[in-house]
Amino acid sequence: MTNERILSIQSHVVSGYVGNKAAVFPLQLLGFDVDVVNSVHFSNHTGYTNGWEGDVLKGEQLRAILDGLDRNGLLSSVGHVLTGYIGSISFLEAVLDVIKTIRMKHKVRFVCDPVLGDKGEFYVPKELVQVYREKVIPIADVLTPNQFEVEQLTGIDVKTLNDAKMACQALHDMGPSLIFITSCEFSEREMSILASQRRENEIQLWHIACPILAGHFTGTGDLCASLLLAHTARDPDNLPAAMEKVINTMFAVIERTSKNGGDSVQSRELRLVQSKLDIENPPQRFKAERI
Ligand code: PLP
Ligand code: PXL
Repeated sequence: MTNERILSIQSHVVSGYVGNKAAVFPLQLLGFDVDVVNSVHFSNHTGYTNGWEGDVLKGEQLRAILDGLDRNGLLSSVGHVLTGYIGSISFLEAVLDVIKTIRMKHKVRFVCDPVLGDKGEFYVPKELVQVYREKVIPIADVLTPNQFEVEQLTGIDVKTLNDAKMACQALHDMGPSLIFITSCEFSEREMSILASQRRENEIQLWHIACPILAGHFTGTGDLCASLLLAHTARDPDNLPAAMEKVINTMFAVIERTSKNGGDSVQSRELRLVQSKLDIENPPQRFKAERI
């Protein structure tokens, strides 16, 4: 099939499951060919107590890869670009060149996870906020921020469902037609996931509430964005159905990981391979409601 391949520009870790290691396996299981650019090549994710080793791809090196693909006609079947954690302005600008180069030839859907940080803490330089606002979000089709990222990108304090609704509107006004807020905590007991779609100037908003699973997991945002890309590509006219598949797979993977036990960083690596069946056939537990 033409224009179906996914170009995924994300981190690679030798051990564990974040970035491309969390995204590529599910995309392949769901039937997509994935062209993989590793934006970093690290031993492990950056949350380990004894640090990490490895290399970071430079913007110029990404442009060289792009040029090689382009010269061989290998961009012509790329229909989706997926990006996640990006640690510098220069690399983010090279990513923008990738999208622009492909769009000079044909349409491509850009699914952007605007990774800034979580729970009040930045894990990229703060200067990236402005670049995302001014240059990246205006050309993205799908945006997958968490609650903290929504607040940083819109300047709106998100404390209630109504605040989240206003923030989705503000993000739609910046460009993307689909906003998927991957996790919002309005109470201690429950978390909310929101999907907001603009179609012919009408906005439809869908909500799923699910229990908060104890523990801190890494790579969940990366997995979530890849599942959203896959399910919305397969079923573009049924957002609640796609959203339910994403969240029910997410919940199953996180539940399996938390049951694995242990509180070392390694024991909290996503049990992705063990969740193959839940990726291929998402359970039907949580339902999306229109709000
Ligand atoms: N927990 C559950 C149950 C989820 O469904 C999701 C994302 O959809 C997350 C956590 C992801 O949260 P974050 O994006 O903050 O990693
Ligand atoms: O999941 C986000 C992520 C991506 N890439 C690298 C990381 C992390 C989270 O820790 O360390 C290298």
